[in-house]
Amino acid sequence: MSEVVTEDADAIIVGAGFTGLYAIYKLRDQMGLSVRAFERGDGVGGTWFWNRYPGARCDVESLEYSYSFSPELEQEWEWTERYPTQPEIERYLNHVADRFDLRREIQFETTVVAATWDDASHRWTVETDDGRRHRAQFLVMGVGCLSSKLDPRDMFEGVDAFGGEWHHTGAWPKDHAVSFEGKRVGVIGTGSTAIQLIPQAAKTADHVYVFQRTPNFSVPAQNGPMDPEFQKALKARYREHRKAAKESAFGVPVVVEDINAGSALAVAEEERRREYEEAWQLGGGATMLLAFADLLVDENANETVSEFVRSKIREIVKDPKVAERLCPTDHPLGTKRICVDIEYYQTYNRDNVTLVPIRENPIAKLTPAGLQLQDGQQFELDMIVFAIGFDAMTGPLFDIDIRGRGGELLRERWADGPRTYLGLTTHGFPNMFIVTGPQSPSVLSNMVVSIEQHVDWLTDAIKHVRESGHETIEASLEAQEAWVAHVDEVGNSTLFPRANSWYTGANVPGKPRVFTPYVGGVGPYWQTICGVAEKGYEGFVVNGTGSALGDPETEFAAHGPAATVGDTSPAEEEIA
Ligand code: NA7
Repeated sequence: MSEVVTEDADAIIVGAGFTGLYAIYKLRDQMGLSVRAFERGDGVGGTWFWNRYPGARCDVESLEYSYSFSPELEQEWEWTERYPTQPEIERYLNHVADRFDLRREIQFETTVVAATWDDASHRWTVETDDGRRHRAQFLVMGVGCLSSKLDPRDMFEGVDAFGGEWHHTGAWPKDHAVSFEGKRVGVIGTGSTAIQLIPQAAKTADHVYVFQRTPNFSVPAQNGPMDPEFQKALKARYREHRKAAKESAFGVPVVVEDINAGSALAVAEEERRREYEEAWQLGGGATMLLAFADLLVDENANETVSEFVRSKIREIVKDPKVAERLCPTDHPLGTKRICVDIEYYQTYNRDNVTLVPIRENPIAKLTPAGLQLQDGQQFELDMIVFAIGFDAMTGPLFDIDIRGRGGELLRERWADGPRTYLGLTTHGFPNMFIVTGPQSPSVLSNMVVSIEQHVDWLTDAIKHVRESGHETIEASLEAQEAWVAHVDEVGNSTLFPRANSWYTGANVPGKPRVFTPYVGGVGPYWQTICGVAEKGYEGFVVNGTGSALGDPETEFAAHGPAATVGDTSPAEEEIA
């Protein structure tokens, strides 16, 4: 570590995506703090900077997936499609950075490699890859949940020997266009990313080979151009709409007209099918998952919606053998992130698309000419696209050497799985806030809503520390353990932990299997964390007020899983 301490700030923010930008605005412009942000990319956007592969698009609608903190911003920005593309979100975030003059606080092309807490000075020292050190009282981790991509070189033999071009979707080239035109393209993976990319690649490629280990459920986005009248009408009642989002299960006001609050098993087959058909036609993942209240908690109820989607796949895909291969059978619908697509299943009716099952016959290696399966079958390829996913949630934190009190490494402390208080803080790491971290609603929600909740909360917490004449805030061990137990209990009352998903860490060899997001619902979670603040930061030790090891017991309301809190949201017709 360099000996040069270049500068001090009140707060250091890691990342310049949705979190980093809002944190700069809140802490600098509303709190008057000096802030410094570091960003690996050469532009703002975070996830939306790196994932610029063809077809990249948010699975939450534009008018929902946007900041609510500035009524002027939300009125002036015009979205062009129901679901925003990556370029449109990137343009939006650049506009936000310029409009609020945030860029001058950000040091781009700079990776944070270490952060160390000093208990004597009550400061974090942050080391960046240019060898510099920076100090700050508070540390805000806005590193995202899906920013640590899996490296194909760790997973497949011969990547460097492959003679064609290859790309990971999570680091798609920015400075030159990647063309599929006339090429034989191999796509490895069939998660959300691949499901967006494959139909785009198929339009111009000579041939697309899709190497599928496990099929995923996907529902249509029913995307289309934004109806200007709809946009205008929603903007006229944006405050009320944002409030409903904040109080909802997933951070999105419920999208099904007449949401059925009962069990899927309580109605006749015909009515069930009608509900599912309506959700299918409306489009989007939340719509389908909230068609009945028990789809994420009752296996039999879930099987009805899972089978509905399988029946759709069989209807769309003409070759019955291919259709069957595309039908997921290993997990209940929604327990892995449900994919939202544009013409995904239809793509398999094209002559230039081939589905290659690799569950029983995996990829043995990449060769100079392409790829070889275990049984010796060869595929000649000009390009390979790795859509193989991420070391989610904890990966981006573990990529940094974060050392708390006593020099303890976060990645060692969490070796058996993450342990947080409220998904925002962790014992032993004072003054560090993890935005949309493990054990918060995070990836099970509209991320922008959750990000704003967290940044608002941590801003108030910092204000509390300062105004009470103290220097540090830290989760007590007891409160943290009670939160972890609560998160587990709620998670285990749902079907979520059953799936081998990145939610549970199952996609990364050797990662402990822990269901990481908090599934109690965005609205109830917000009430919980606000309640903690109102009770004088219950479960936290604000320095000078007590011992970090001995704190009163903290109890959490027994919020049900997200599926059952669905009916706390107002049923509104939200579709353009
Ligand atoms: P995902 O959802 O983690 O999907 C990764 C895909 O890659 C999935 O189909 C995996 O199959 C496949 N994969 C991973 N490793 C291998 C190997 N070794 N061989 C073959 N196939 C492999 O990542 P995405 O980028 O699609 O989506 C991540 C999130 O981003 C998404 O949920 C949205 O929230 C946005 P597997 O299922 O493991 O058999």
